[in-house]
Amino acid sequence: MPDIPAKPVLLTGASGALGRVLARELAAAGWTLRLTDIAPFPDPLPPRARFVRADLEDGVAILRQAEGCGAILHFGGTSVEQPFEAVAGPNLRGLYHIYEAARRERARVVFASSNHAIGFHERPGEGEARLDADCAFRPDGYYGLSKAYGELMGRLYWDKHGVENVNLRIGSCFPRPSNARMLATWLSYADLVRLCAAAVMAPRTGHCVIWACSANPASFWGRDHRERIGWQPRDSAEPFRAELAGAVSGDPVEERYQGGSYCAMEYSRDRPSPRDPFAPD
Ligand code: 15L
Repeated sequence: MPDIPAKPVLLTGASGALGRVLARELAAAGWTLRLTDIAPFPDPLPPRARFVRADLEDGVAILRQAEGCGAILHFGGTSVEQPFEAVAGPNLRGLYHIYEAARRERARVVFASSNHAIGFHERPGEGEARLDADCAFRPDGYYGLSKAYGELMGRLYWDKHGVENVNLRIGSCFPRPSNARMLATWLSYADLVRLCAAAVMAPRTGHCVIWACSANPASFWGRDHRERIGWQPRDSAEPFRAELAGAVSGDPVEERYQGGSYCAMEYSRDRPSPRDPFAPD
C-alpha cells in the first residue's frame, strides 16, 4: 500500500484538538492537506497545507473545499453534548453537505463518529460478551443521535451512490486516560493517526464501522470491520490501571452505561439501584 494519498485530503474540524493532531502528523508524513474549520487554525500551517475558514452549514463553501480531494476526514461539527438546536446545524445539515461534496468528488468519507451513538448499551461485566459494531444504535443524547445519523448517512450514500465511508466510533481520544471508564474507551493520539491513515489508504472499504479505541484489555467492544483497512491499535490504557481504577463517579447511571457521564446528563428516569436488574427497554 502506498503511504501517501494520490489526491489531496480535506480535513474538517482542523482547528479542534483531534484535527490539530491529524493536521500535524499527516502533513509530517508527506500528505497534502486542505484544512478547514469555523474557527481560525491556531498552529503554524504545516507544509503543503492550505487553510480556509468555512461553516459546515455553508454547502457551497464545503463543495469548494472538497474540489479535487480523494478523501474527506470529517472531524468538524459539535463534539460534545449540546441542546438540539446547537447540534442540528453542524452535525445534521453540515454532514449532508460533506456527503454531497464526497458524492460529487467520488471521494471517501472518514467520519469521526462516537461511542455516544451507542452509549446506552450497558457496560459488559467480567466475562460477558463485548458489544459488536453491528449492535443497535442507543444514543445517549442529541450529540450521540447526530453521530448515529452520520453513520446512517454513510450507509445511505454507499448503498445509493457508491460513496465509500469509514465510520470511526471514537471512544475517548485524549493525550492520556483520566478516569476508570477510559481504561476501556481510551484511544491514543498515535493510534488515531494510524487509524485515519489506514482508513484513507485502504484500497476498498465500502461502508464500514470501526471501534476506535486502543488495545485496551478492558474494552467494551468486540467485532468490527477493521480487517478491511488493515488497522490494529498498538497502545493500551492498561498501564494507567493502578492510578485510575478508583476514579469513578458514584452515579449509578454514569457507571452502568458505556456512554458514562453523557448518559447521566438530563437523565429524568428514576436512578437504578446497583443490584436492580434495570432494563430500560
Ligand atoms: C466524545 O465523543 C467526545 O467528543 C469527547 O469529548 C469525550 O466525551 C468522549 O466522547 C468520551 O466518551 O469520553
